[in-house]
Amino acid sequence: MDRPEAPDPEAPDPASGGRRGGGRRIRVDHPLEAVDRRHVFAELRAGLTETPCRIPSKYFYDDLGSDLFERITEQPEYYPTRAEAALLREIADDVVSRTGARELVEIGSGAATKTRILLDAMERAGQLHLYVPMDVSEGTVRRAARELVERYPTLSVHGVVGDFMAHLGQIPDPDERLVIFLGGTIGNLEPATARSFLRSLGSQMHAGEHLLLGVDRIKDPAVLEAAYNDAAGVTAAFNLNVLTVVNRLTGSDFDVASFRHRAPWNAEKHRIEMWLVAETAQRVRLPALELELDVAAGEAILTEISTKYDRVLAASLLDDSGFGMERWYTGSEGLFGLCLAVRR
Ligand code: SAH
Ligand code: AVI
Repeated sequence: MDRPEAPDPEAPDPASGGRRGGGRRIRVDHPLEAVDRRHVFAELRAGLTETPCRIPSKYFYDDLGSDLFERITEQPEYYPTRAEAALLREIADDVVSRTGARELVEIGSGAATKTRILLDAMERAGQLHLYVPMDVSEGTVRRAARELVERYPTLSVHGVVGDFMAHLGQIPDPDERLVIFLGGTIGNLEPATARSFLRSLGSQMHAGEHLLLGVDRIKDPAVLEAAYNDAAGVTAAFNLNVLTVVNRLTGSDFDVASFRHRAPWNAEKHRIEMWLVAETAQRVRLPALELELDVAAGEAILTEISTKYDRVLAASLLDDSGFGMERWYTGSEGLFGLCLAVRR
């Protein structure tokens, strides 16, 4: 295993962005850089030619999309981040002592704000050595790495800029790891994809290693719909931005201003769905995909699902994927769930 080195005065400057190191206690690998653009085009083409049309939600997270997500988490209606943070504060010491973790691996790490609650608990236990953030957003991985080595003097960071559906093999393989997947991002995957993702995550873990999985809980649809339709319009801007991302990546000409954000609750599938509805008919040219799309007025593109769970659904997801649920934490508020699971 290629670990971050102990402090080395000869190490390159963090600002240089060098592959190996980039700083004394920071290393960032970038498997996403090696992905052929043809793969991106094929993935987008596959989604846009489905019925209904879809755009994979990972395309939300360019620099603007990542900033907009952080702003969503501050909206009064968007309770999941605050609820999960409060729950983490209640349980972090218990999780650290049960798992004995010295190394924290985070999938879809984003700004790694809530992560600090667990890192603080590991530091209190004298168990803080390595943090491995994995995210498609290079900016967020690098920023989190810089901030966290500054905050924790004993910590090294080995970031991976990658797609968690493709690059889990790039996660370093030391001992006594705790893997975390927070925010309810598992709910952004279709049920079958969530299972295959967790199975491949499990295949990178040793028997007995732990996963802390965050799931948003099924609740009053009015509360859920409000969370995805904030009054300030930040979620709408986040949703619409994905068309700008696709236009930039593929040279397409989606008329972004003619689409509207919608985020209804789908009771049957116990999920919020985010759609972009065309207000006017248009022909969209996507030269890089060798595709022209005729979008009718009222037609909608599915950009995200956000599946909500209860204890039984979460336990069965984990069980089907090679994990056993050891603890189901919901805390005093009960809005959000954290499952501590062990790789069988
Ligand atoms: N864990 C943070 C961020 C959640 S937002 C929190 O709980 O607040 C979802 C994060 O997952 C974003 O940072 C996004 O860039 C990342 N992400 C989405 N799809 C991804 C994929 N396929 N591979 C890697 N990261 C992904
Ligand atoms: C990252 N993910 C868990 C968020 C969610 O709630 O499904 C993304 C999001 N979409 C709209 N608001 C937040």
